[in-house]
Amino acid sequence: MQKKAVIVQDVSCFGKCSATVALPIVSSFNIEAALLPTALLSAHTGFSNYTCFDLTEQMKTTLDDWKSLSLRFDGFFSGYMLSDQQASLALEVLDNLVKKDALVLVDPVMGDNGKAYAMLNDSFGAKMRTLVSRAAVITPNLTEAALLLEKEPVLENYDKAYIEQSLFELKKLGCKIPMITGVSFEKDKIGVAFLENGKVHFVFSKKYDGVTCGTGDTLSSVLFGALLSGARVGDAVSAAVSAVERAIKSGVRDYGIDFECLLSGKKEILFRSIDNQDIII
Ligand code: PXL
Repeated sequence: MQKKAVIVQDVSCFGKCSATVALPIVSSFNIEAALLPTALLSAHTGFSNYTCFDLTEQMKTTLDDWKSLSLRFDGFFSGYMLSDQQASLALEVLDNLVKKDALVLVDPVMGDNGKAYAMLNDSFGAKMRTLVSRAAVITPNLTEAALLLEKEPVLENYDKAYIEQSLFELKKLGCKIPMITGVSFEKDKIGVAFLENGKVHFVFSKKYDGVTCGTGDTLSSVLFGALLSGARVGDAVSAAVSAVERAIKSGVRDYGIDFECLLSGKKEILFRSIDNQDIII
């Protein structure tokens, strides 16, 4: 049966990130995707000018409507939110609209390049940690991992021990499989570190200079689609890392990577699911 997922993210009307990336990618896995938008932005916050319309009130009425429809989702995927109040509403989604055994992926969008985004304050951080405690998988970058752990971000000259230690500390926040994205020990390689069953694993691809925007969203969206389609964790991470590399190789513009190449043209078998189906996007 087709799985149903709820995506809690903003809509950035120009620039490739969050919902405009997550919806097509998740749909490409033949998953029915519902969107609970957190905000409507003219463009993402990386642009010098943008307007942001806060959708908290609309989130509340949507939640009430969905409760009355008795919706039950198999997967939950959250990203950019504006406030602790929105994070509380995301928790309400988990409590009321998501199946007990659902896949919960939380991308704790809070900062990048060593800096916290404007919405981060103590109560937002605390609510995000509560959300993380409910997740199967979290996908912070190095900055967000440090912010979750209430530490100063370290972006350079870290070693494997630092990443391993951070993953073990993230696990103590209560998530099942912590990941850290954008990990790089060598200047031409970048990838994901994750902790599963007490062991730390790394998946790397080639690093391309100057590319950041949209990579995290493509990565977490493929990861979510793959896991909800029944991939083993290591296969899902490999699929996500290689999808990002494919999208970067296909084209990079100032507003994002060419994730559309994953949806059209040559399809690739990404992995074989636990129940032995080929998953192709
Ligand atoms: O890619 C994460 C993200 C999501 N939504 C908005 C953003 C960003 C990153 O900057 O600005 C609006």
